[in-house]
Amino acid sequence: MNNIENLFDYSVGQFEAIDHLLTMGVGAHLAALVFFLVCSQFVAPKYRVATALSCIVMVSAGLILVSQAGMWTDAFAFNGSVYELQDLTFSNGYRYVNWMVTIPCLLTQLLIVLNFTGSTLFKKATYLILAAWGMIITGYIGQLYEVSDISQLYIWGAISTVFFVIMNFIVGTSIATAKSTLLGGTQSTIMKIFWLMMFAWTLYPIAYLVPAFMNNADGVVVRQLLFTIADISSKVIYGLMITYVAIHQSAASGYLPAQQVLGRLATDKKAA
Ligand code: RET
Repeated sequence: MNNIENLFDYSVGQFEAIDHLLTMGVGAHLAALVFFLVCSQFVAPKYRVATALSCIVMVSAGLILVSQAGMWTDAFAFNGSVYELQDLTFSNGYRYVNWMVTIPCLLTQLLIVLNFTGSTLFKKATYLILAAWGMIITGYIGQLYEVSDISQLYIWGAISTVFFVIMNFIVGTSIATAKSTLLGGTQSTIMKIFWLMMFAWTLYPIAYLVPAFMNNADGVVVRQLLFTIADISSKVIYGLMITYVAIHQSAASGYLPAQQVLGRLATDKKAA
């Protein structure tokens, strides 16, 4: 009973909205998985792990959303007028545990397209991942209290935010130092990726705080809406932009399949 989702009855519209949002999330991640698998052949070996990491994120996040959707429909049943809680309960905690895997992948793929290699890549990835894990673990603990003790939600949320700020600082400075190494006119794309991250990642703490400002069934719908927008932006759209940067840099450094897919070869132009 840790999450407010279990406290309310839901109208048909509210219940279905959440079911549809979770299912749409599954579809978006599966579709993007196919795209990343196809595109990895156009990415030079130097950057290919970045696209492979997107595939891992799609599988991991897609599976967790299948489980969230199943848990939602198992936990509630229609009694003729509303959906009410049955023997099982719903939990958002699975998401947090999933982030322990997906966030390190998202951060590492950024470092790869930023052309960090060797010990610098390893060092930066380690700091970023440790900050991310600190953020997730403390946030996980905080969300356990959202029903029983809202002040604990704030305290753990504040501690988690300190890690979040540190992580964003490392992301920002990494982009600033590596921007000039980016090839193929991707410098402006990397800035768009940065702002997409700032927007999408901030939706998660807002979803965390829903019990504080909208403690009702509509708030639950809003929370799942926020999670879905955040998931699709921070993983699917982000992954597409990372792969775009990877392919353009591959082409600029002379990788033939990348040049072909971008229609950059003189022979292709003649053939066309
Ligand atoms: C928590 C707790 C409250 C304070 C903050 C949080 C930040 C969460 C973030 C999550 C990002 C998730 C991603 C998942 C991808 O799969 C933990 C909600 C700041 C930033 C990008």
